[in-house]
Amino acid sequence: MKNPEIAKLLRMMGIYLQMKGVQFKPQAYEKAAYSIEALDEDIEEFIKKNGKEGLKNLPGVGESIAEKIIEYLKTGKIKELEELKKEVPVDVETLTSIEGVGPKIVYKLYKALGIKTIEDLEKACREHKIRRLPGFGEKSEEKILKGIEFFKQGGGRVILGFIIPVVEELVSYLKESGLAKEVVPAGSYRRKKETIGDIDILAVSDKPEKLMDYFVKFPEVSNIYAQGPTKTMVRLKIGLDADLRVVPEESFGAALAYFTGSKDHNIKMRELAIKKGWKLNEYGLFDKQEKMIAGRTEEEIYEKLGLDWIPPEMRENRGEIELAMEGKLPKLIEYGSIKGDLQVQTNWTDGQNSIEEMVEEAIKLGLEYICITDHTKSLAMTGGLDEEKLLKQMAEIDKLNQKYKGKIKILKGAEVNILKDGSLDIKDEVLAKLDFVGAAIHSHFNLPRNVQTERIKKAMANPNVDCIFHPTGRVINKRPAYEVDIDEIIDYAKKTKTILEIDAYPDRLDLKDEHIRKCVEKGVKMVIDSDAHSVLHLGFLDLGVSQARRGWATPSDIINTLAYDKFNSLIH
Ligand code: DGT
Ligand code: CA
Ligand code: CA
Ligand code: ZN
Repeated sequence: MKNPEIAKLLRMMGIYLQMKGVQFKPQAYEKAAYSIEALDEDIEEFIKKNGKEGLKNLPGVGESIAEKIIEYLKTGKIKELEELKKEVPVDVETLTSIEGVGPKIVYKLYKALGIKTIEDLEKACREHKIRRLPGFGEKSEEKILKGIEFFKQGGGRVILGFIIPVVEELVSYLKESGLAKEVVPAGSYRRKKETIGDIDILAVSDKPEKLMDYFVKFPEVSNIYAQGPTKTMVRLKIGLDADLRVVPEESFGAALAYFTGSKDHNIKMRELAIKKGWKLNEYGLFDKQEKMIAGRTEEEIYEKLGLDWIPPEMRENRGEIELAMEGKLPKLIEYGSIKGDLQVQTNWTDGQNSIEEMVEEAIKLGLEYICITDHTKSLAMTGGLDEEKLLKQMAEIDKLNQKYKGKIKILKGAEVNILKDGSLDIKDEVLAKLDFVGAAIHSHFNLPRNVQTERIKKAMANPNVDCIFHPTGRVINKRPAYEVDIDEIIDYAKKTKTILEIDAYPDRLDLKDEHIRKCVEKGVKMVIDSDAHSVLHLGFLDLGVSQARRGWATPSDIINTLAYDKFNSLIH
């Protein structure tokens, strides 16, 4: 299936055109990339059936993009892209992932200083060459340097939400082989940590050599580090290592527990075993005579140690083992239990799809309600709505609610921008007409901690504000959270009955797990939203659920697990 690589190349084309200051075309490439990703069939099959004309019916795809797609499928290349790459031979992907460095800046830096890599850029910053360029200054140089440092801290860890599709594909590929009785991803992936160092997959197989031969032929494998009958290590094209281990069937549960971790959780478990005079390792639980007491399943290991089975998302040795011993583990929120999405952008601002398209997709996913929250006017780059346009959108939603009666409820909302002084950019009389108002910070990230905290508190104090969206503003691997006293925000949320959001967009996950846990302890209510800017993003809700589970949240902590009527009476 070549859809993902074609989408990636189209995006790359868009970036190169943006570099050169070409108008409009970059957006078309971006849109086309989305369309190809959203296609639920193999692009080659699609073209066989529908031809080039079919391609041109996809949003964003015109004659020239359609030809490029066909060219790539025929020749394995897009000539224009190859030429652009030759002309500007830089590591675009890495450079543009640095906060504050966009395509146009990459182009300028290459032309002026020959900067091709992140190392070149760092050196130029340290030698103060950037600040001397026209259009740059001391401040922008410092900002770029900060961005580089933050990028490097990520240490090559990849964002969970972005790699889930590939890991799922790999697991089903291995299952389809018929060579394995069990195939389960363990490690941080199973614990749903927000970033992943590498993937650890466990299998049970009678034909381990054959299974390993088959594993290394997975189309996404780019390099084989080592291949053996019990352990094989590869690199995947998405920039992630994956290990496959074949373990004996009678040890499968012990191996799964061991390789799921975390390390600290494992150590505590082993100490428990030792206290009983036993031994616990990746092969099983053994008594004094080295006789195996448990090992086939995880459940029997936990049981023999006197514990309830602990969900992987909780296994961080943060008190879960003590609770499991007393039979007092919380009943975590379940996957698939979110009934409404409360942060959704549309093509009224910077979203890819219309309100109707988002609504149709939400219906497909089984949601009972969806709240349209486009950006507001002071976020000019998104085409943010002013009062007049918001009122127009509300009228449109009234109409659509008639059309979709009995299928889904559409709530009127907005992602209102919090200005520097904590006031909002939309008049209260208009906010009062909305069903659900999320307020968020999109600028002035560098205010002093107490000023930033007061700024957010001022927004929370506005009786029209229901929720604070992505409360800490971080973007994983790109931008740290702004300085803010999160404990004070959580306390103030309790006082003002403001909801705090768990933004489930893969590189946000904001609130993050430890903050969620604090809200749970203080009884502050949360919602899980996708922050969708395209129909493809509505599926991120379960990623938010995974982080809520890591924060020990139960259904009652997350109010969009409620059915529409109950939810609606809470926010009105
Ligand atoms: P990652 O890959 O950095 O995102 O994090 P993990 O948790 O997947 O760590 P990884 O891949 O190094 O190892 C997988 C699991 O194996 C880990 O969660 C627990 C177990 N493990 C690894 N090293 C040790 C160790 O030295 N002691 C114990 N008890 N367990 C270990
Ligand atoms: Ca791992
Ligand atoms: Ca590993
Ligand atoms: Zn947006």
